[in-house]
Formats: sequence, C-alpha cells, structure tokens
Amino acid sequence: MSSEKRGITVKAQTCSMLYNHHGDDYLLHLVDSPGHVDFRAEVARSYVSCGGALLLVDASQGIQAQTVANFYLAFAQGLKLLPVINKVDLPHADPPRVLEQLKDTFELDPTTAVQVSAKTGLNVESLLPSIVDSVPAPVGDSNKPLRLYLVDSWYSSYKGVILLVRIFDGQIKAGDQIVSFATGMKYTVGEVGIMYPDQTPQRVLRAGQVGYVYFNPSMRKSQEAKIGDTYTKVGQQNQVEPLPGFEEPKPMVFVAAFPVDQSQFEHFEDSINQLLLNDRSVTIQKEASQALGAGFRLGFLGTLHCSVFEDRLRQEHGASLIITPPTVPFQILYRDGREVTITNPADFPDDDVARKNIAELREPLRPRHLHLPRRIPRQSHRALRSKPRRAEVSRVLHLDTGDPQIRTPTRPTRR
Ligand SMILES: Nc1nc2c(ncn2[C@@H]2O[C@H](COP(=O)(O)OP(=O)(O)OP(=O)(O)O)[C@@H](O)[C@H]2O)c(=O)[nH]1
Ligand SMILES: [Mg+2]
Repeated sequence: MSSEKRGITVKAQTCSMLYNHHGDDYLLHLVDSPGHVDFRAEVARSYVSCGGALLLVDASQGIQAQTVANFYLAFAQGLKLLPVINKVDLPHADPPRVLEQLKDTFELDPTTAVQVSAKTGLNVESLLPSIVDSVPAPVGDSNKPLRLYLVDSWYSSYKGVILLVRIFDGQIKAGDQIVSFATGMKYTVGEVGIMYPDQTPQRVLRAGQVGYVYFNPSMRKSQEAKIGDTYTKVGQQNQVEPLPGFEEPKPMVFVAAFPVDQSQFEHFEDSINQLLLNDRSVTIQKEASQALGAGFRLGFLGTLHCSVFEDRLRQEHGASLIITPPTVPFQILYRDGREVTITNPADFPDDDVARKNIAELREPLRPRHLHLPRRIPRQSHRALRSKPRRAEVSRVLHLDTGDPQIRTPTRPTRR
C-alpha cells in the first residue's frame, strides 16, 4: 500500500487560514506533521515555524511512545502545548484515564484539554478558539533588517526550488536581493505568497508570517536550500545574527535497489531521482552487483521511511524492483588504528583478513527512554539483559521518579 493508502503522514503539510474570533481577524499558520519517529526531523523543523502545538492523544490508547517524544521536542522549543484528546466516540475510549496520564507524565493541566472526535465532529469547533486564546502571536519587527528562516523546500519543474520560510524580522517582496548565510549564494526574489491552502501570491511577507518564496532566475538545485538556514537582504549581512541552524537528519538504514529488468534501468533511475527531488533525507550511490546488475544503494532515516519510499517507487512509477534487506552502517576498527565505516555488506572484509586485522566492530547505538508500567519491568529487564545482550541499561527509574535510560542497537533486534 502507498503511504497515502496506509494513511501515514511522511511529509509535513502547511497552510494558512483567516479566522474571525470575537470580531477580530486572525491569520493562522497550520502544519500537519508526521508522528512516527522516523520523521522526527520533519516534526522538529515544523515546530520552528509555529508558536504552539496540539498534543493529540488517542482516547482509547492513551499516551504512546511518539506522544512522549513529540512532547519533549515541542517543550524544548518553548511551544505552547494544547492537549487534545481525540476519538472520544470509540466505545473503549477512556478520557478520564488519559487526562490523568497528561497530568502525571507531562504536568499538563487536565482542565485545559479539549476532548474531540474527528469522526463525528464533536467539539472540533472549539479547537480554533482555544488556539487563538492560548498560543501567543509571533513576535518580530517588520522594520528591522530581514531575518528569514528556511523551514522546508520542494521542487517544481517550472519554478525550481520553492522555499517555505518563516519571517522572524523585516519583510520580503518580489525583486528583493537576498543572500543565504549557509552558502553565501545570492538570489533575486521572483514571488512571495502564502499557502492558502495552495500557493497564493502576496505583495509582501512580513515579520511573523510563514509563506513561500521562489526566485527568478530560479534556484535549480534542492541542495542549495539548506533547512534551518537564515537569509537576509544583500548588504545587511553584518546587521543580522543568523538563527541557530538545524542539523540535517542522518540516514541510518541502507538497502540496495535494482530493477528486475536491466533494460528498464534508465526509467528506474528517473523514477528514483523524481522521488529524491522532494525527499532530501534519502542518500544515493550507484551500485553494481554480479547477480542483479546495475542499481543503487539508498540510505533512509529508518525502516518505515524505507518501506514508504519503496511503495511509492512501485506504485507511482510502476517500477518493478528488487530491494535487499536493510542494514545499518558498521564501523570497523583495524588493529593498525584505521577506522572504516561501511554501509554495504559487499565491502565487509572477507573472513581470513577480518579475523587477523579487525580489532573491533561497532554498530550504532541509540539512547532510548523506556516508559514502563510498574507491573511489567521485571520481565522486560530480563529480556533486555538476556544473552546475547545488545542493549546497555544505564539507569532504571519509574515514571514518577524519572526516566529509565537504555541504549539499544539501531539494527532491529532479532526475537
Ligand atoms: N473512531 C475514530 N477514528 C478516528 C478519529 N480520528 C481519526 N480516526 C482514525 O484513526 C486513523 C488514523 O488517523 P490519522 O488522521 O491518519 O492519524 P495521524 O495522527 O495523522 O497519523 P500519522 O500522521 O501517520 O502520525 C484513521 O483510520 C482515522 O480514520 C476519531 O475521532 N474517531
Ligand atoms: Mg497524519
């Protein structure tokens, strides 16, 4: 199934709307961000464009791992959090239990939580007023030099790379000359506008607004648009402090992909490149295999990211392909002190050489926080500590006393 059919949000979607509340018009900037941990970077960069976030909790499931992860991410960025309990229409919905969890886990005031059903529409109308009342309006000065933050980008064959930006200070309009702090490259603005919900041109974008910008002549390479970059007007570089950057996510899961029919290689390459234009987190390298022919080694943020990409390749581009099982990067530490990172099993030194020269083999470890109900810990700890042990348990605390800390391998653990 494709990501759309499976209903998984992969890429954050953005739009602006006008909303009248108690006689005043408000321009709201809304983002639907993914929830799954593979797309955490998508969530983090969306938060930079916002002043608040709805913390959606399923009334039948209660707080889940991704709720905790996204809560801390939003909290760390100083966003105003509005707890929303969804799916209250379900027969096994238990809103009182969820309210208690919100209080115990996040110290969020249960009386501020909105209980809704997106299915029946119950209470949904109270969400926008709550947002207007509780999320602070963006601060910024339209008269200061331009300070523009690059939130996201996508590619259009006519307009080149289109940037989604948040204006922290100043203003921007067509004809302005702007410069990137990260690359030093200069561009002339072709058009500015807001997503309303599609691209709607505006004469000017001012401090506090989130909108799109593209250039004329256009930006041709997606790589020039570095997420987290700051832009200002040419000549004002010395008057503006760039905003703290944003670390681009690193691929952690690698597969090789080959077309089943080698005569289709060109079409296969085109299809992959097409998908890469709008997903910059995928890395790509040519690869040749004696058995499977010419193909590519692709790097993904996680296994869900990989499987969504594979589905799109099959469905949207009719590609018939063979994909190898996923692997993570390994670091080989040789006795002579050399350190080599490999992402392709074919690069692994053969057995004889390996046994003699390898001092150590390392795989990525990831710190994790496990939040366990009090009843389960004993079995869970036994499982984590059983041989062959691949997780290091550094600290075990209960929710009311702190977080247990565990480092586990990124590679899926065999059960
Ligand atoms: N019964 C009921 N089902 C709901 C309600 N809201 C959403 N659903 C269902 O829950 C499923 C997931 O909904 P989504 O809106 O895709 O959830 P999401 O949080 O956007 O998921 P990701 O973007 O993948 O993180 C769908 O099958 C919806 O039909 C609700 O209020 N009641
Ligand atoms: Mg979604």
